[in-house]
Amino acid sequence: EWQAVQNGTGHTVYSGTVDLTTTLSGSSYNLTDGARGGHKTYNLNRGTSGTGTLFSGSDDVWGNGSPSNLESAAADAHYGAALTWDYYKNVHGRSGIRGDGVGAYSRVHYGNNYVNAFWSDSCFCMTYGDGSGNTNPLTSIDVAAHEMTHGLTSNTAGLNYSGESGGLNEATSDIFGSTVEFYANNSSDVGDYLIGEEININGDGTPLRYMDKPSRDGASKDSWYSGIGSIDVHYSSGPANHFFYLLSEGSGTKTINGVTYNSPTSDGLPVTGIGRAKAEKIWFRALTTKFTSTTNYAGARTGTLAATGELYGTSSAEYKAVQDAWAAINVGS
Ligand code: ASN
Ligand code: ZN
Ligand code: CA
Repeated sequence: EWQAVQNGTGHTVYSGTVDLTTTLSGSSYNLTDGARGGHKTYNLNRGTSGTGTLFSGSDDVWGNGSPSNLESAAADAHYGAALTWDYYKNVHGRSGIRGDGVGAYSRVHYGNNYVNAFWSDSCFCMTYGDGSGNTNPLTSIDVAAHEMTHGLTSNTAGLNYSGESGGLNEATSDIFGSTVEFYANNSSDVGDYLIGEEININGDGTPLRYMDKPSRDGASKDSWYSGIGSIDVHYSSGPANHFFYLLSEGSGTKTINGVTYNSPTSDGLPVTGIGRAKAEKIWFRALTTKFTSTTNYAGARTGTLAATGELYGTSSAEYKAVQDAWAAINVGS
């Protein structure tokens, strides 16, 4: 018989010891989350196609915290998917990626020395490599939420993955990657406006991306310019990430959870933040009700202002902050 909604324990690579929702089938437990649409976590065991095998075992304890234990990255992936599910449900009232209560699935241990993670619309699934050399499995909370958010974007705005819309697509994944990490409130992987700070992808402990000043990565842009649509979408995301940071926290220097940020503005004028709780509501409403496949930076400004007007009114401090934050990245005035 099947007994969904077992309370397992994961010893993750990045997030310490966490609760995992699992399923008991006969005398064996497996990584199927019956509380979140049946989301499953599979072991590709270095393969690159299909689903491999569903993680299962005789006890409901998963991994030991070390990446050399194949269950550890699975625990991270299962946890990250559950957090992202809970975030969209509890903060935005959306049940699953399509809003239909149906879970996706995760695949870990993809290929050999694969240093990436990705969402695929065709399998409706997330896939994680183990990294190589100093890089660890790409299964931190922000990476998991980033990839799962690609599924959300595909099923809502459908932002085309090239040009300015591609940058907005990438930024949407970074924005909610960050907000899910804050939502998790995990003491081993605290919330920040950095993306991928846990996975050591640069080999020197620095993150993949910075939202307060995206150019800190050496390639992303801080502000919009005509022609930004022709650079890689992981760099043209910079201005929108910067917009979200400014709208949430404001310009200048600020320390949050032990990380110090210093966010500039392209017009030299200060931005007063409205807090992440309001900023995430605005971006989600714009993504799901205003943006389309061809939305560009100018359209993102219009869309977020429309969303803000609906949420807080056009005479509100929130509306002015959205105007100011776009001006600060050289969009509109
Ligand atoms: N991890 C990357 C991303 O989510 C994979 C890619 O470039 N498609 O953007
Ligand atoms: Zn992405
Ligand atoms: Ca992070």
